[in-house]
Amino acid sequence: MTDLLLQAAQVLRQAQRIVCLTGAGVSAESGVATFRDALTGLWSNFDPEQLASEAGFAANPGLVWRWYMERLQTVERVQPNPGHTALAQLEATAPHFVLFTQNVDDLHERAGSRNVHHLHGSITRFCCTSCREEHYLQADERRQPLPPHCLYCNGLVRPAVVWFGEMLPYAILKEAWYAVEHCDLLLVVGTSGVVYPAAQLPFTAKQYGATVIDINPEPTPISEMADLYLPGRSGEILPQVIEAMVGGGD
Ligand code: BV8
Ligand code: ZN
Repeated sequence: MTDLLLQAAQVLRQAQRIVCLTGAGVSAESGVATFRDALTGLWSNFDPEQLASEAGFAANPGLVWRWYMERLQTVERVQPNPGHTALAQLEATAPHFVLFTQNVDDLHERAGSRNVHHLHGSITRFCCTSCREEHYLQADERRQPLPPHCLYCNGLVRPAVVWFGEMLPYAILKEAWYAVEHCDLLLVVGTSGVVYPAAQLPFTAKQYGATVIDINPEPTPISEMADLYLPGRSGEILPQVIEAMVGGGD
């Protein structure tokens, strides 16, 4: 086992208050395309920021609806990978652990993580664009070319995700700021760190004295400032780190 993995295991074993921030990379090995890669095939000529926006939805609700129905079907068909499972094990062993994800899938929950907060919402939930009432998606609505209408006000139904240009859920963002300002370790997994305000969290953690560990096959602005940068895929690295941490492996 590499020295880096052992160092990370050591730091995790000693940490009292662990915060974990994940991005699309943690779901990549499950077969959920990262945002950057999501637009391959028939979506390749679209800009994600255009599709994942209020303006994009208003301009072409059918196109955006079909994109989300396709992504929802993928999420439901795939399984959590060993990286998700390792984070659930870490939560079970750490004295204090909270996970903030930028992902809209439910793979952390399906892997057994309990204290999970979605900074960018969830693709498995729907609400009305007008009255914000929750909408329970019906089977036949998945196959429709256009989004359904709200049962209360007839407004257009949309996925309960945070689009570009939209505020993140205030209560969750407030909890994330508090968590990174009071943790002694921030574990960052699978994020390019380009989307704000989530990308600011690791820098705030560092500013408040936390140790930052970053796991990503590619270096990012976060890996550059991290105390420990573990280059590689989270589905491979996380299980090894957790095993070394729990097993006390040397
Ligand atoms: C806000 C939900 C403002 C939707 C997402 C102009 C106009 C408006 C806003 C802006 C603007 N310019 C800048 C902004 C701010 C904007 C922003 O930051 N833009 C960026 C692009 C510059 N932010 C916002 O708009 C936010 N809101 O600012 O509101 C405001 C202020 C006041 C009042 C009103 C409004 C909202 C941001 C949330 C957007 N929604 N998702 C959906 O999913 O459909 S963001 C979406 O993209 C994902 O959630 C993810 O977080 C993000 C990035 O996607 P990816 O690149 O795929 O994922 P990630 O970054 O996590 O990168 C993947 C990483 O995994 C890579 O590093 C890769 O190396 C790594 N990897 C790959 N394989 C593996 C791996 N790692 C480990 N293991 C592996 N196997
Ligand atoms: Zn409504």
